[in-house]
Amino acid sequence: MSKDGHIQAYTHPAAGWGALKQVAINLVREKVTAGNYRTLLKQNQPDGFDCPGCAWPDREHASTFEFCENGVKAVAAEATSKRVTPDFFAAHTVTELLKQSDYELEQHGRLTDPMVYDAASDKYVPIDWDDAFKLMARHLNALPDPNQATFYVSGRTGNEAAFLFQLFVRMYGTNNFPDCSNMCHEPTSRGLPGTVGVGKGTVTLEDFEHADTLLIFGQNPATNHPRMMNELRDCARRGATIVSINPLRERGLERFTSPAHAVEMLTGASTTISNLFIQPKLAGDFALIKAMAKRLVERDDEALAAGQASVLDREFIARHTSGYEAFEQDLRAQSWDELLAESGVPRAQIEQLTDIFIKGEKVISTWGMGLTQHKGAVKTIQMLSNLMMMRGQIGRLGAGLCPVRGHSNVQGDRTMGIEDKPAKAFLDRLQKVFNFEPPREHGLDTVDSIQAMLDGRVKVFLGLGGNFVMATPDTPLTFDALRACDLTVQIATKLNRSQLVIGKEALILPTLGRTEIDLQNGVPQGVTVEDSMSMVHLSYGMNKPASPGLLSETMIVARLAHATLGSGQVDWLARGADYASIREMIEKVFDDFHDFNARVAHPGGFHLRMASREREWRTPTGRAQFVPHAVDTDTPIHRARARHGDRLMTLMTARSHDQYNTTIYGMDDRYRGVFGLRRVVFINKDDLAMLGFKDGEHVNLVSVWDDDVVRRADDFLLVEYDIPRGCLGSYFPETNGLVPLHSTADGAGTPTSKSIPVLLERATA
Ligand SMILES: Nc1nc2c(c(=O)[nH]1)N[C@H]1C(S)=C(S)[C@@H](COP(=O)(O)OP(=O)(O)OC[C@H]3O[C@@H](n4cnc5c(=O)[nH]c(N)nc54)[C@H](O)[C@@H]3O)O[C@H]1N2
Ligand SMILES: Nc1nc2c(c(=O)[nH]1)N[C@H]1C(S)=C(S)[C@@H](COP(=O)(O)OP(=O)(O)OC[C@H]3O[C@@H](n4cnc5c(=O)[nH]c(N)nc54)[C@H](O)[C@@H]3O)O[C@H]1N2
Ligand SMILES: [Mo]
Repeated sequence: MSKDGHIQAYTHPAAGWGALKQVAINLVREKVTAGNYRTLLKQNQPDGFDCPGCAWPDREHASTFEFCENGVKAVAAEATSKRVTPDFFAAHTVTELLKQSDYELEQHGRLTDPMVYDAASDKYVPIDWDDAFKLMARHLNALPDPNQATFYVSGRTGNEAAFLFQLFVRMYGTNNFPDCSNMCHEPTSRGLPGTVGVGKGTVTLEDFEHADTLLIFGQNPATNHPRMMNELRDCARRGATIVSINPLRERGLERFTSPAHAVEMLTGASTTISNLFIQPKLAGDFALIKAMAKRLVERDDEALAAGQASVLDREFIARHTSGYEAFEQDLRAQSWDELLAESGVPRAQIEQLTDIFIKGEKVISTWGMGLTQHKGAVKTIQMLSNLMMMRGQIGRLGAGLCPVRGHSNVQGDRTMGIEDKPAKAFLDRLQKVFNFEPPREHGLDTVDSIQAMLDGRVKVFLGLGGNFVMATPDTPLTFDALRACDLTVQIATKLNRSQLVIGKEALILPTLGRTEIDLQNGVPQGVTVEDSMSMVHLSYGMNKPASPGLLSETMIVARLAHATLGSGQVDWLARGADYASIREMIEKVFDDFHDFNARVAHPGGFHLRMASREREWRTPTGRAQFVPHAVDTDTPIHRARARHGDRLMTLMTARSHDQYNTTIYGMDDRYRGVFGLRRVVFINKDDLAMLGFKDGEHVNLVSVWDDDVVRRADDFLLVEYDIPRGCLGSYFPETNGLVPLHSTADGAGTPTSKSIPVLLERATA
């Protein structure tokens, strides 16, 4: 197919021996030292560490090792024996390193020492930790307004570091907390409070044991949440109906061989996972879900006319909700034509899907980035709540809403107050407990921070984890934004591009990973994390730290706070040396964390109370709220299509099997049949013909947007694929430059990474 790689359909069940082979390859490639193999056995076990791979919860009494190929990759990437030392930096200028691919940068290994950028040599040189903290404090204290600094958090940071960080930043004087969540499940966190009162899911693993129907919206769990596959397998074996709603028919959701079950591995047995694949067009989910709700009303009318029982849960609606009448009226007034056109799903399939939904007595709806990274994401998630509420499928054993989060502690970081729009009650509590006046004005999120750096309103950027410049949209603009800063600081485990796209001054602060032993005053410290189902537990590292030069994230935050603010109000250094004492601070601020140290000492930890799971609705009315929404037929996609006709395509950017967000482990996307290359675009056969292209040809992608910025990504291989017409699929971060900075989800600010209006042009050789 291509000189660099090849395309070959994947015909095996997901996971199984293919996954095991990958695990072996990863351990060898990363040169994991012998002592570190045992880490794998402690992953997601009650007395081990929390897997940094994803936010899927673990079974409390796991009898088998919860084996997961991509979890192993994440651990191996951290446990690698390769090192990025001061000698490495002495040998390469920043300009040289910038020429390497993200894959190459990742391969250099773990950072070992704090480094400062030296403009004269264009190289990073070593700096003492003390001097690094002084440098940051000098910059922060020189700013005329604390709102001129912005503080990014990625979702691996444990609760203790996150809590201390938000306290420090608020005492310093700003709510500028861009985080990875802004690009991820923000529409979930903004949408659900309006319907069920709390911006989190309403199910636990126990519910998966009872569900008879699962609707999986916009998720690729075989790659991104492999441990979820074991739950789906068990559900399928029990006879539950599983529907995948996704423009792509993800192979991983067809058949699955569980690596956790020896017999399956030996006999090659596999389980059929999805019974039905519904393939809406990109961003068609809102119209699809609204169509299901409309169909439900029709079915209810038919049932009542025939003298049968209502298909709605009228008791739930009457006792627990408000706004149903207006919502139903809106559904009745809604035209079918619009729903069919906007969803791209034939009416017969919508009826079939609605029948499955009605037949389900215990339905769980899960969703991932396929629902959140669109302009209408917030209302899509609210419409899904509406639909589930019509049948009382929330707050019932075996049923509920299940957003599946990404980073292992992204939910916990938000709980701890990493939030640019903090609630008044939370700030009041901080004020009372810590006796200071927290800033009340809302802060900057990710997109706002980039704009503020571009405008010169923000001069200092500090990143607690993550890879800001590669995770964010509009790449060239984002590069300009960081380069306009006076100081950029990256607290990280591994080398990445964010350490190379820098302000006038720049620091790299290397930190311990979660798999490593964290000793403070000779005492091993554990950090707590909250998974996607609100379970909080302790995580203890087991590996020797990658370098004696590393500090823990918690200690970095403590020493930065001490250097910047002094220790008059809070004894930062003492807190940073004793994480249990931070947990005591946390329990004073959050009632749900009462007796934190005692409860988290219990193996497996404890569940935060999920109010909506118990049908306690923390909305202004005290009831779950139906929220009507109209179909939006005037989006940037519609407007671009009006200008360019059918040649206008909608592009989604997702993850391949061999990457962790911006970290590229390898060049394959096994289940989608892509080997040895990443610059591919999936396209429908009829679109290929319509556009006059052939499978295997190379094209450039050009965004269509209403400003003068040219956004393009060149030289992608066209791959004929089972994807709806008018839709394209590719990988991020190669395509991030195509996402216009201000193309975001209404009410959430999330970049629309899965609906980018683009045109294709033939690549010249
Ligand atoms: N191995 C691995 N694990 C990971 C990650 C990783 O990069 N690698 N990342 C972590 C993070 S931070 C996150 S947030 C999660 C992400 O996990 P997912 O949510 O699974 O993320 P994606 O791969 O971006 O996209 C998921 C799916 O959305 C579908 N999709 C795209 N557009 C639409 C649409 O309009 N409608 C519907 N219904 N579907 C659509 C795509 O076809 C794809 O199957 O995974 C976490 N776990
Ligand atoms: N186009 C497009 N863009 C997207 C997405 C998409 O689907 N499409 N998805 C978005 C989503 S869902 C997310 S969550 C973001 C992810 O955005 P980020 O969270 O910013 O990105 P990551 O790639 O996960 O960050 C990887 C880096 O984190 C550092 N790191 C790893 N472990 C640790 C640790 O324990 N501590 C510290 N301090 N650093 C550590 C390493 O140096 C590594 O290079 O990207 C978003 N961007
Ligand atoms: Mo994410």
